[in-house]
Amino acid sequence: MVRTTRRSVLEALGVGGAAAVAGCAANAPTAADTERQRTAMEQNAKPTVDRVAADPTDIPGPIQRSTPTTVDVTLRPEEVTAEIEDGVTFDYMTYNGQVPGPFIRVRKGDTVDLTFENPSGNALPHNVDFHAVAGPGGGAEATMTAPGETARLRFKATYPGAYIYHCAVPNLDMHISAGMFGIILVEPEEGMPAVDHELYLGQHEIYTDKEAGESGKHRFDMQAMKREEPTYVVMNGEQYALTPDGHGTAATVSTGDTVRTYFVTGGPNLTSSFHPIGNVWEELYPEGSLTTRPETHVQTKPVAPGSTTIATMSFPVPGNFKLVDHALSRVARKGCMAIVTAEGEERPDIFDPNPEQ
Ligand SMILES: [Cu+2]
Repeated sequence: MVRTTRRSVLEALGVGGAAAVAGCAANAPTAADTERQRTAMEQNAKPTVDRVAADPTDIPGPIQRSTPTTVDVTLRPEEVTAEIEDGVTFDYMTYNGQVPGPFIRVRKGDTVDLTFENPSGNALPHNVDFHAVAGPGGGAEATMTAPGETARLRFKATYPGAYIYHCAVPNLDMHISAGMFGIILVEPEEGMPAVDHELYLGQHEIYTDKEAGESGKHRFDMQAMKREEPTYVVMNGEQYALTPDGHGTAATVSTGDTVRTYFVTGGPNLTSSFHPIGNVWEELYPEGSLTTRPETHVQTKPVAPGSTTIATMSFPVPGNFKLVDHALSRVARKGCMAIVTAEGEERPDIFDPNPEQ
């Protein structure tokens, strides 16, 4: 890593120096900065991809180790064009081409050896701030890279929990709303309780210059973002991505199975009221805290931007169960829903839609 060179390139892009990292109020981005970034993104040739929605089942398996190790992680901020819904394209910023970014799983006491590769074809600088990092900026300054540069960061996961990571450049709200957030799970030393299935969902808002559903290219709209009036509110990056109208349901499970969902609100602005329709969160770790006793039988859980929850449910009867933000206009009009399908025997003693008179 050649820090001097990297910094000089970043300065040429107008984002150099320690003050360039988010959190320094004196360095708030101007509207002109944001417009420059939007234009640079739009004018840069970038790949068009079929899908940015993360596979909700793509989660590393539970950790079996009883001793710490070093875990190598590579994050690549990839700028791509993809559809929010059929016929509606948008310039996304992602980690490794998916929203939310890769699910990173380590154990308390592990060392994470991170390689952060900003591809040379990108238009913009990016970085990553992990809430699991005990250190300045969560690693944001250490990973601040211009296109073509690679940074390294090594950190010890000193406390357990499910934590967000996100881009933290000066225009961080723009970058997060374009898709730059994910989860790092730090398992406690004793591991996680066993479940039958694990799922990974991330909610965030997309602010565009058109109405939801209007076909064509949607441009990022900074004024809409300032007003916190998103065009789309989505799970895993796209409208209804994890439903039959998108890429298929999040999972098909058997009745009686336990399903643990790791849920992150990227935001950048809206709190999710996370709710399973026709069910309840039987066990829920608020804010992703694994050193807090879980709550039980929770109907709707606020999950603030920059936070997570770990929520487990089971399925006494078969059917489609919708996971939503209970701010329901986001579900009905802005695309926010995932579906889990449970298959198995009907249980009319529990749920009988056609009772005999
Ligand atoms: Cu970024």
